[in-house]
Amino acid sequence: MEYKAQGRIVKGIGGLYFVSVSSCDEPEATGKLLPCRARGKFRHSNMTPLVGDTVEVVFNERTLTALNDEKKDEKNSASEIMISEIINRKNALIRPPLANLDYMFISMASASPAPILSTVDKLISIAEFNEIEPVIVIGKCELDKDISKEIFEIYKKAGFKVFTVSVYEDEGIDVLSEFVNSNLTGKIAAFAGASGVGKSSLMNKLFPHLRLDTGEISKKIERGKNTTRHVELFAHECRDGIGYIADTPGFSMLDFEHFDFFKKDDLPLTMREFNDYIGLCKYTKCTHTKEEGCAILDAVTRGDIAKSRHDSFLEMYDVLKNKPDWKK
Ligand SMILES: Nc1nc2c(ncn2[C@@H]2O[C@H](COP(=O)(O)OP(=O)(O)O)[C@@H](O)[C@H]2O)c(=O)[nH]1
Ligand SMILES: [Mg+2]
Ligand SMILES: [Zn+2]
Repeated sequence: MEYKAQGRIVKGIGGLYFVSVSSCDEPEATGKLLPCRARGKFRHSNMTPLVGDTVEVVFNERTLTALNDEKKDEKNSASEIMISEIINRKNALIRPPLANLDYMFISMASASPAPILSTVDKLISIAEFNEIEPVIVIGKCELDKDISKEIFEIYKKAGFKVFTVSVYEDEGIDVLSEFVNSNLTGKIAAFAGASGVGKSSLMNKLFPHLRLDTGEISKKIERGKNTTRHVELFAHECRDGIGYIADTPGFSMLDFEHFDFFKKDDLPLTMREFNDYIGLCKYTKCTHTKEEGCAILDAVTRGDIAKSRHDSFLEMYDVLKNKPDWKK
């Protein structure tokens, strides 16, 4: 008798995938964490399973018995459970290697380190291009209230959800927590942003069972492990069910910064507040960089589009225009 189950890959180590089973024709397997291997066919296609993938796995009666036998080790069971299908992958990031990311909490600090909006905007464009919803988090807000407010306004006006928080002063955490609990059910979220902005501290506050290393200790660990490319999903109990948080010890989330996966023509589409103006420029081939009669430049002059956002656009455009036109 062959059984089929569906679930999410939450962890992968050396060719071994751990699948959290959400449904199975054998009730005993539902809710279990199954150690699996990938079918040979994935090695021959260019689509190998990734953490975050929803997959179908197949196994037999003998495997089921073995799984219930505590003494049998994971490797032996895994050789009998096979990932047979990858289901509806929506997106895939290379660094960190992660599929189906839904939300990217793009984090900065109001000070210490000083916010670099071009980095934030790059992360936003990468997220938008991959159909990941960017959520903006301004952390350490107690350090500079004025800057916090200024940045809040920039991103609010651009059409993003923005949260201003301080872990030290316990400010805004409940509001962000509420957002997480009502939006993350069935979804995968990750925190991105420069090293030292307070991502791990904030995640520990929102998800106390995580216990991530913070500050100097985490810097040392990052340096030591930065070749491991390890990602793991942690289940978080939301209002209507579980959601997943990606944890990536071993490298900084700043690796999302590699953004040269899309072409310069795609760039304006990753700036959501440009959308209202695209098509209204004087020239149909307007690059929105310096042309007269550019509807986007006019909006920047009027203050309807933040200058910092357009500056970031110019910076990215400059890099992308020198890249050959290949896709991903
Ligand atoms: N002033 C202030 N410092 C904070 C706050 N949250 C975290 N930190 C400190 O910022 C440093 C970096 O935090 P960490 O969470 O490791 O940042 P990560 O590198 O983004 O994960 C640590 O020394 C934290 O104690 C905050 O709300 N206010
Ligand atoms: Mg950290
Ligand atoms: Zn234009």
